[in-house]
Amino acid sequence: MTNISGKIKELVKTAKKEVAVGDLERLEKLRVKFLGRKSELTKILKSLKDLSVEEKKKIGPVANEARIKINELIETKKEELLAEIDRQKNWIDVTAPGKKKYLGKLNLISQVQREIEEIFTKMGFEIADGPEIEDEWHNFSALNVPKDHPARDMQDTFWLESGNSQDEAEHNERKTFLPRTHTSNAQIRYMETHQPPFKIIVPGRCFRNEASDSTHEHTFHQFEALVVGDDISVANFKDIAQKFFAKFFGIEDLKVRLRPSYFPFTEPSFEFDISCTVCGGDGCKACKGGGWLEIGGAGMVNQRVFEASGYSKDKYQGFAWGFGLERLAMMKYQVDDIRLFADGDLRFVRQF
Ligand code: FA5
Repeated sequence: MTNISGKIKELVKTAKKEVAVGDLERLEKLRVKFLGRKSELTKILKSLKDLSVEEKKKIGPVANEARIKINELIETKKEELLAEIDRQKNWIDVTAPGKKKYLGKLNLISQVQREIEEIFTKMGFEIADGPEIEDEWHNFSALNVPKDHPARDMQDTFWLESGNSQDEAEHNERKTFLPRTHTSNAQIRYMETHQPPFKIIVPGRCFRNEASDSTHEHTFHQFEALVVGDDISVANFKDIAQKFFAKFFGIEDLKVRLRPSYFPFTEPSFEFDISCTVCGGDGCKACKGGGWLEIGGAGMVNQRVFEASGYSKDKYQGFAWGFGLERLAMMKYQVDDIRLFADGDLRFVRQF
């Protein structure tokens, strides 16, 4: 009898030791081992019927207590293990490599616009603005663009419907609207309300009715520069342009070159080139071997433009230029297709 009692106590002791370690799976196996149908304890409980009444009275309670105790041990351990699993779910591994969260940022065109604005602001320029929806007078006529100039043609200009009467007697240029084709409209807008001397730049969106290809978009950006005073000359233009492009491209000895050209709003007019920013002028793929990159148009402001803006003829002199922002960004950041700027591909956007 004492033997049986001793055995039961020993069972509880062993159960206590074994239950203390392991996981839920092992715990289930231990439950079977200590309390299952084939367990030692169940065998003892089953054999009680063969004992004398006195023995039953003594061993019965010991065996039942052992059963309750072992069950308690298992349940307590199970609760501990479940709590531990729960804790691990909310556990933060401070040594694990972080997940990179991508922060939004400015499109490359906006970044380049800001770079340009900063350089000019440091050179004492003011940043001006002009309307994107403009009337025919400010976009063309005030800039001395002849009525029959091809730029007014339907192929280059998105004419808006309102007021655009083709009947000459009824046609009112100031009521005929279009998305501006260049930022030069801002020249007139600014001069209508300001007196020289001044130096401004006007960055902004322009629109042309052209098919897109790798260097042309229907919607693109230009920035206009306009410097007007008593004795502004081509030399001032060349100097400011050299300083700007040298800073913008980070090439101190960058060279500028002017070639004769024609714009109705400037006289004389030039096309403006800079020494190749890749090879420095020796000739490479980027400059198609010529050593120069074409940047945009420029010239001395035509006196007719001053007159249209309300200034007296021959009172002032000034220069103006208009450059494509996308084209500059393409040169600086080696982008080979202008359409990438606006098509929203994050793989492109995130590179800059
Ligand atoms: C003009 O728009 C003149 N207003 C520039 C000017 C201003 C000349 C002041 C003299 C004085 P042009 O059409 O060449 O010029 O355009 C100027 C620049 O805008 C081009 O050199 C090019 O960089 C950019 N550009 C023109 N059309 C497009 C287009 N479809 N897509 C992208 N960039 C363009």
